[in-house]
Amino acid sequence: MPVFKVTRDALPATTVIDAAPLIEALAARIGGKFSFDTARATPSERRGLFSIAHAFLKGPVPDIFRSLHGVSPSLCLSITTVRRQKAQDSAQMVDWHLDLNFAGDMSPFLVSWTAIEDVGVDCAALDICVPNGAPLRLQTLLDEIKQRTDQQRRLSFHSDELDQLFGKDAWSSKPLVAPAGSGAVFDQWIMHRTQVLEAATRDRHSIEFRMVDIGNLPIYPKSNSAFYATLDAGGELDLFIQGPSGRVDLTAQQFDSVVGLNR
Ligand SMILES: O=C(O)CCC(=O)C(=O)O
Repeated sequence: MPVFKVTRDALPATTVIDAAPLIEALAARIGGKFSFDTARATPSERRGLFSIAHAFLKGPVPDIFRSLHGVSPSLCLSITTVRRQKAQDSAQMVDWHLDLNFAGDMSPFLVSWTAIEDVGVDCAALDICVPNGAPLRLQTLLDEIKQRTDQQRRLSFHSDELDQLFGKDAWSSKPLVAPAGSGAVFDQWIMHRTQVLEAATRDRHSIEFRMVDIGNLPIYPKSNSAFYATLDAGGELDLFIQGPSGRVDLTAQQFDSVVGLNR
């Protein structure tokens, strides 16, 4: 059963207030989409990103992961992404897709799509594909994704392609409307896209926190070296890099040095 829930205060209000100018400054300098391990952040900006990650891990969303999977999540910083979606600019919009594109299999995986502004009314949030009654034909979709992966074709879908896969009357597009700081928390089986919102007048900033079980990694993170953050027993932020040859713990200063080398 796909997981989807909206949680208020995925980030506390003070973190949201601090995050807004930081991520706008980064987006203005390095572009509208970047990950938490970007080599282009300054050490001081990176401390800001770490403190957002820390606040997120201390918030309510990791409990959802714990209750589903019985372990605390690690945040994969390399696929924790920030987006600035400009009002009236379709260039960066993402069409319907699953975050299976980030996981690669059904191992524990959750994303918290977290709004930095109030979203869904005058700045674009997400549209969620919801079944009209019977569950969606996921196997048909997975067969199509497998074929497209083998053929190296795009893994996002236009609405008419979803009509063909699921049946025209089998699904609806439901926009997310949520206050700043809330998170839409879902797994790799929820079809979603950038909200198509004609009325958008404000730019939107959001963070997709992507969580995994470090002892049971999905195939894509598992086959690459990636940066992670988790909480230690005292609630402090632990940073580390993990790849096919094991784990290396990092101080924040070591992270600064390694992040450029790892590209
Ligand atoms: O934030 C958005 O507009 C969509 C981003 C998204 O769904 C993704 O990167 O997986």
